[in-house]
Amino acid sequence: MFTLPDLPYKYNALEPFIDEETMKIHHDKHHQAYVDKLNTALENHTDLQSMKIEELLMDIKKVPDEIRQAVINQGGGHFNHSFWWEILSTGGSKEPTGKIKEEIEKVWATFDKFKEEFTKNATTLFGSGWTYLAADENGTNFHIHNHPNQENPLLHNHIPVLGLDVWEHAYYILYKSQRPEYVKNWWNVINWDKVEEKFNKASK
Ligand code: MN3
Repeated sequence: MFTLPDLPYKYNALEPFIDEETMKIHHDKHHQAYVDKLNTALENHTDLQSMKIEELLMDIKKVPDEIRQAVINQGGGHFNHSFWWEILSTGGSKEPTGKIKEEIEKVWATFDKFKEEFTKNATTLFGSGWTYLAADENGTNFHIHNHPNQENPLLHNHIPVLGLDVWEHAYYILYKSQRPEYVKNWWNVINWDKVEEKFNKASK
């Protein structure tokens, strides 16, 4: 059975950019609901209950038809949010360093240009979803891609490195309908050490 991971910091740790109330509802209610509904979907599938969430999503074709969409929605929600808490923090480096910095400059020329393209994707995504920086299955070809609802790079066998939740539940209390403001402020709360760790694991 899947369980809700603890937040690796306090609910108010990301203020003033992401507020305490949003973090509480987002983690304790929204993420918990994805976990609960994923467990319900897998009730009669003990073989799938012991798999890692990453394996379930990467091998989505092996999930039986009648629960596949539930695993994409609820399992995707569980993976995306577990990833989300991990790549956030305050007080760390404001910009990427090391090998991920080199890769970003190789593909986008500058960090600012990378930010610009990522921001454009996140602000223009229609409806609810996620913007991700990911590598392809070979750990190369780093690219930015939008995913609707709770889909994510794992469903395409790609490896996620950095992700941004643009569901309204992620920002509505503080930013109301102003998604661009939320996206702009989000750059202040990225844990670049963790993102670099994910990049190093993904890249070959
Ligand atoms: Mn969310």
